[in-house]
Amino acid sequence: MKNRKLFLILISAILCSQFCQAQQVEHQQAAISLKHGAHRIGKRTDEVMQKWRGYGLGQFIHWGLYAIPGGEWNGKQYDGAAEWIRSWNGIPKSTYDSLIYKFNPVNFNPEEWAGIAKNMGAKYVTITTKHHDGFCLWPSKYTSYTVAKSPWKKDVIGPLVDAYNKAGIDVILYFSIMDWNHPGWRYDIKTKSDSIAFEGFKKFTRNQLIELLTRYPTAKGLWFDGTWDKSWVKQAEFADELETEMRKLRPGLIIGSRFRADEFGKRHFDSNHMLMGDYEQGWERKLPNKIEDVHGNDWDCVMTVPENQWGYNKAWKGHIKTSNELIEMTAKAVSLGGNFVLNFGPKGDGSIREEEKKLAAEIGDWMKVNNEAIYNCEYAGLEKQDWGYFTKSRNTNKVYMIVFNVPVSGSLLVKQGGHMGITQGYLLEGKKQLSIEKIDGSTSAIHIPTVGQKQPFVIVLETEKGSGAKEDINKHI
Ligand code: JFZ
Repeated sequence: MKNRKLFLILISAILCSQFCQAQQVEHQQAAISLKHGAHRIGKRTDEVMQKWRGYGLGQFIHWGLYAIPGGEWNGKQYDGAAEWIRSWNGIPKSTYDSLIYKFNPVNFNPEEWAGIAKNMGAKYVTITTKHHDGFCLWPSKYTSYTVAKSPWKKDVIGPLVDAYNKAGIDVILYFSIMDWNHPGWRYDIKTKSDSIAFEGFKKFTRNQLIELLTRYPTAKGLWFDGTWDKSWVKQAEFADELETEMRKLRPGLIIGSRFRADEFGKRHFDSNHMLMGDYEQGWERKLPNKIEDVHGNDWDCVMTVPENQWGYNKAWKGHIKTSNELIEMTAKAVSLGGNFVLNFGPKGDGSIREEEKKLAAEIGDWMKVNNEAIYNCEYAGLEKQDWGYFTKSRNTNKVYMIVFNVPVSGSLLVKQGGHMGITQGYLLEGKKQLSIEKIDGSTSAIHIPTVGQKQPFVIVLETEKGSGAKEDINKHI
């Protein structure tokens, strides 16, 4: 009897502990309540964001004092990215900061810049208003380290915003939180005096951001950078409030995932793995490979022409991407639901280097013929094939095949998940009809001539009801 009682107690103790463990696991999986995490579930559906989603191709501009040395100091080459040269021990900080007295870009022509971007096919531009060195390309009221104190004297951002807007290109303002020139900037906050200094820096940052949004009301968004240091990661509450304030000031403002951290210091995705901001801003000089990699989020990829040079570098060194490589990256980005943003680093005198002009013109030549497969297109929900990339119109039932590798057989496979009902296929350029062979319930072969292709080209598939991409995307959210 006694034994039986003991046995029962033991059994219930074991069951209870297992139950508690199970509860704990469940608790760990459940969402943590966060004050400063993501404030929205799923994608934005408003018009401004729909337009952003349809851009396809954009331009990035990195311009500032670093363009003057162009990656070289006293005849010596700096090994890192040209816009980081101030952080190099081979150059005294104060000497770098005095480059402000050399900023006189006599060949700066905002209309020409905007023309190059428009001709390339860019639908938006992200421009550095202030990079890590702290030099402001607008005459900020809150520091003397601006264009106003340079021999140039004039605002640079205003004329650029106007010129790009006039060319029909939307502007996003790049802003580095990290500011090497500001006395209050800290990498971490360890002492009382750090904390006092950083409080001043936070006020300054807020002032500058409100100033930018007020001065340039047509800007569609802010592209944040330099937000990885401990000092800033600890500012979840301040950054969250500031983001709310900016959104209130400019309804529809687009802010990516690189602005703020949650209260546990998690960046980009909060402690519940939810995206913070309107789109994922982590695709830097790299592209996703499959739709699962982007978790159903909006995203853009920013890319340099050489390996890792954003600001102007005289030594245009390492592998320089060709226009065909850059077109392929654009196609790949759009095929996975993102935008592709190509960087330009204008020279210290304000001119754009010939190599970049040539690339922009070549990309533009291709875009003029094929942009239908890039603008307002999305993931097509079809199995990727070796010949290239599928995109799908967001507004019609057209599916595009952007072909980069022509197989010797001349036979391009299309594999669809469900019934897509291809009614016809033709080359986008010249509209030449192609023969379509149905192989089985889900596979078709598009037969193309295999001679004469010197560039990537687009095949249009007219379909009965699209490819069912929407259902497929939702599966990965
Ligand atoms: C940053 C800057 O430091 C750089 O100068 C340039 O402006 C670039 C666009 O942004 O560099 C980064 C930032 C983030 C990553 C890599 C480089 N990242 O997340 O991999």
